[in-house]
Amino acid sequence: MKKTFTILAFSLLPAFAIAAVDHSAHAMHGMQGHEMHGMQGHDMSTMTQATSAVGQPGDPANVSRTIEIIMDDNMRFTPSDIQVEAGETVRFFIKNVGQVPHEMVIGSIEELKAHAAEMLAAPGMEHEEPNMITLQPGKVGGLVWQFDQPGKVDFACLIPGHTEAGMVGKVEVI
Ligand SMILES: [Cu+2]
Repeated sequence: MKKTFTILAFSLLPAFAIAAVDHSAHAMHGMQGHEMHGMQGHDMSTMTQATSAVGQPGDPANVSRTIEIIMDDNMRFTPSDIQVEAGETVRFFIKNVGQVPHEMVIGSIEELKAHAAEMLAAPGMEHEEPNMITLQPGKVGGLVWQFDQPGKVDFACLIPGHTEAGMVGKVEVI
């Protein structure tokens, strides 16, 4: 039983590597997290030991406050500078007031740039991950995120050209 499980966990690893480890600030953290994920099942909320520099998808039940963010065609997030406390779970309530799609992706600036490069290589790539939300013009949406460690977490719109035009922001975790 245990052996089968180990093989299963490893066979899933490449998929995780594409889906999530690319978005981990530290590859080692990502690996540890996903091994634990495999061992412990699918309930992310129990993974108290697997803290990450950028945090993790939050449990809506733990949201301590909602932060509204506007995305616009000037390629700006408003506000673009946010402060949260370590351990805090925040609901971002995001509105796209522009005429073109925008998105908010949470991560380290290094992984965000890598992700932006992927999107340039595959225009129109459809992707949906727990650390991001894509909004069509006029749409609103929510993103629940738990910030684990003190430090800086970045976010950006990775639609080709938008990051480069300055559509970035940061969360200071204190
Ligand atoms: Cu954008």
